[in-house]
Amino acid sequence: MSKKTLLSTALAGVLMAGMVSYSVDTEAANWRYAHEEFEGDVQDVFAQKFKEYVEANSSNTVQVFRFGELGESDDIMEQTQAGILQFVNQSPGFTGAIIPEAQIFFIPYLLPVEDDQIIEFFRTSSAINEMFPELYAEQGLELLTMYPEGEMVVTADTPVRTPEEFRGKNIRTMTNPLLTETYRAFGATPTPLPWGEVYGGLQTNIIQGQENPIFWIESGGLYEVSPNLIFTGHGQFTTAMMANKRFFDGLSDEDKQLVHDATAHAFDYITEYVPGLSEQSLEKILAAKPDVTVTRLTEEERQAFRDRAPQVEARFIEMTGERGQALLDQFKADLEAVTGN
Ligand code: 6CS
Repeated sequence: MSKKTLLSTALAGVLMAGMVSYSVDTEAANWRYAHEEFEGDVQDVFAQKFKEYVEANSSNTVQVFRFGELGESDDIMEQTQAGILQFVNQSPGFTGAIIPEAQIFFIPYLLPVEDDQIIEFFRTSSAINEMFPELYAEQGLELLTMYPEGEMVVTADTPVRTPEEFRGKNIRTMTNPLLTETYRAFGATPTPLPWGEVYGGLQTNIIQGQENPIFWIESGGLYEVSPNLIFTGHGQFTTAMMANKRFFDGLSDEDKQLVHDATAHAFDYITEYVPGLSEQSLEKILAAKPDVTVTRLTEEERQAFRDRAPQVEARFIEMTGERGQALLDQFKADLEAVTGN
């Protein structure tokens, strides 16, 4: 057994030993909720708003675990599927490895990067709000919501304006196969890694770049070791919050409603919190390290990357078949309703 698996198993044992039964509706429960980020980051803000609502409107409590406290992203998902945790926030970047359709978010230039359009899309999309919950349910997960965290920005060891300039660069991706296709199509050498290995990988030049929203580039200090920011306009960082389905199905109607209301409360807060966050974070980065470069691709330069999107879309369909096609069709219809394109 690897050191990491041992640690994860030991943590799971500790948690199970202290587990409060949530099947007794009349008793207050302590719900465990893990996410993938640090204090004050978007997923943490969401989790704290969820907790605040639950605790203000019931006698239940919510215990929030941040990145690293219970392991990596894959560990907290396993613990949720096993029923050790009741709630988890995991991004499709990782969930795509177990739910192939969740990789749809990695088809480049599919989602808008404008804050108002993306929020409207997540609020209204039937692909997101009706089709995805069925896919997550097959993995024992009750999908409660999906939300955007900001435009994806690439950081690299040099500025990049063309697919040719990506050649020879190992670009770290989250661990789903479609994102690998995206960066291959962009001309780079994709390198899937869990989050915990990214800063060190950049520092030691094992990888020469990565992609993430700016707030995360700022909070994780990535600009210190990967100081060239490239706005390609190719995607949005999307995340998802869910519950263990067996736990959720076993809740009273009142507690189910509480969970939905707490989720809506947190979602509404986030839709006000995320717009403008990238700009503020960019200012902080430039103040901390004025020699960081910012490259914004022109429309023409973007087109060279956009031209490579159809091959990624084709791979998505190969990986997901008819179900993926139906999801993609709905996704596009939902997007059209919001963007008019
Ligand atoms: O790149 C990652 O792996 C991480 N990025 C963000 C914005 N949130 C959590 C995730 O693990």
